[in-house]
Amino acid sequence: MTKEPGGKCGTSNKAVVAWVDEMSKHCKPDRIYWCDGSKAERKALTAEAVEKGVLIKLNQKKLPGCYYHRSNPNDVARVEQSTFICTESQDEAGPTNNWMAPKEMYQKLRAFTEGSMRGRTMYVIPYLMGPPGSPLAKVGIELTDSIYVALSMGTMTRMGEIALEELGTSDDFNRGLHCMLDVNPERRYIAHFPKDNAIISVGSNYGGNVLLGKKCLALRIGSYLGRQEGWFAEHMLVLGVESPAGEKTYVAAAFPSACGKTNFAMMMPPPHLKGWKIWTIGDDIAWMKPGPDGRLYAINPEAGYFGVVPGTNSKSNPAAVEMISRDTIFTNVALTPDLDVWWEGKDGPPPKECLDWKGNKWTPASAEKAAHPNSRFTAPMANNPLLAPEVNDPMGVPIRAIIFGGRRSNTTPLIYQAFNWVHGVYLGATMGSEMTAAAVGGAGQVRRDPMAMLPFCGYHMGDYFRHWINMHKTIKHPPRIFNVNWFRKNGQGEFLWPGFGENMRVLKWIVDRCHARTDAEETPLGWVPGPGSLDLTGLTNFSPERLEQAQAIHEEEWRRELMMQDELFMKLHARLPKELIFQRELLLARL
Ligand code: OXD
Ligand code: MN
Repeated sequence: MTKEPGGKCGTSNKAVVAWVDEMSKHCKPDRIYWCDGSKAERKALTAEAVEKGVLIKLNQKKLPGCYYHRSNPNDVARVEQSTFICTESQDEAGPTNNWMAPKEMYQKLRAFTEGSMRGRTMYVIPYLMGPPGSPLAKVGIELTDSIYVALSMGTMTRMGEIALEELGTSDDFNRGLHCMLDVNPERRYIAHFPKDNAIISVGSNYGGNVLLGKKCLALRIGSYLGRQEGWFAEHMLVLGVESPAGEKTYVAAAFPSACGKTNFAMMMPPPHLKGWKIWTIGDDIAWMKPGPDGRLYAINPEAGYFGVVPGTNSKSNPAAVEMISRDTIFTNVALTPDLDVWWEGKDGPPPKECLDWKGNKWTPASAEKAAHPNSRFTAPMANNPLLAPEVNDPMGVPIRAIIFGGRRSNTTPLIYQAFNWVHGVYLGATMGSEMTAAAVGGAGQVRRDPMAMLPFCGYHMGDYFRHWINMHKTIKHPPRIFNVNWFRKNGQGEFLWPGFGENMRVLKWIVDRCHARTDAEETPLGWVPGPGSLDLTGLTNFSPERLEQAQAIHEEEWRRELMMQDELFMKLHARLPKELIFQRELLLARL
């Protein structure tokens, strides 16, 4: 590779050069800028974004290196209705995905993108997902006409030269094209072509739709490739739990979008468990593959966090408060007169006056929220005070436990453990959760979100379950599987469990179960903590009766739950593994 400064082509990789050439002839940008990922480049692009009004420079005394961005109000979340999996047959994409034949979609999007970068710059973003040299790492190249995307990809991925070096002369890279067009919901498509390892995203500038390494490559295309190549691409955080004796146990956990993955991955244990420490590997995505020693190893393919801002404070996530105080892009939060940021649930009182996420004047008397519920921070993982050094280990970390969990006001207990792997797959497959603001529409409704992958699985969900069941045979020492629900409420609508740092108590039980050193009792759902084995010492306002309520199994709720699960099973019936039908039958018999 030759290094040419000033955003010029820095690679001699023929496939890369030919593809960029083809796309630039098609999109017709005025200028092509090749990102090298250097600090100098970031400084220059940031200055340009400020000059263009894409970013506002925040108060550098309070928030060094931080910038503010407002998106188009019609473009604030992922758009599942406009997200397509373009496989040859509709059956391959399955009933939980929108589908269009590749030829038809290419034709449609080629018409939209033809000449769409006239008068604009095309940023060429080579990026690496995963630590360099990892057997799981993948290279992508995103072409975009959004400087916000170029800057965000610089935080969220290992971007620039490092990716081209990893790629070498190979033509095995994800081809991603992003055109903002006129940011019009009518012309908004997030299209995946798994067979071509290609993505086209148009009409949006919202992170989840346009940072193509994230949901598009790391999950949708990733899951498709993972099935072919014998690994997992999952919507999971990964963390290390260090005991007071220095033993480290690695855990992966799948919760749907905006259900606390980032908080859990950066948890600060309560004072009573002070000797315990959490180390973050990743907050959103895990790529996992069996290692030579028969254990399941995980890497975080990302290099930054794109987290939900509202509710972030020194109680819910003290490490994130520290992390986002520098080098962060804030999108759609409120802006104070002294160029600080504010959001609902931030520490301290609200500002007397500020501009809301749409740029309108806001006071505490305003009816609307100042920050959009899905406003986001984009922050480099290197600024996380709890970042595990192993995050850069190409081999990844061996996973001892997998946790599934949804947001449920009723029915699902705080914690239980699966009887075995297939039962664990059943727990993940039947996960239900109340919808959040991370996707457009439906907030609050319970929907089945298998393994938190409903919006992210790049092929037929029934085949995905089959892949999970089959992988067991390739993992000699499989992780134990658990289910949690931090969100159960009592009759007065109060959360039964205090959550946040106190979740460490549940995590400690999980870790102790993995090391076979704590007690459990059998219930129809699975194993639950035996009397006294969930450490509640020092937890104020939490009686044993409250724990009983949090753990209660109400037969009538479970009968309803099983009916709801059946809807998903009916939808997938043609490719649903029989093992899962048997698990449902067995549960019914146990109730
Ligand atoms: C995310 C999401 O942004 O899941 O991580 O929507
Ligand atoms: Mn996510």
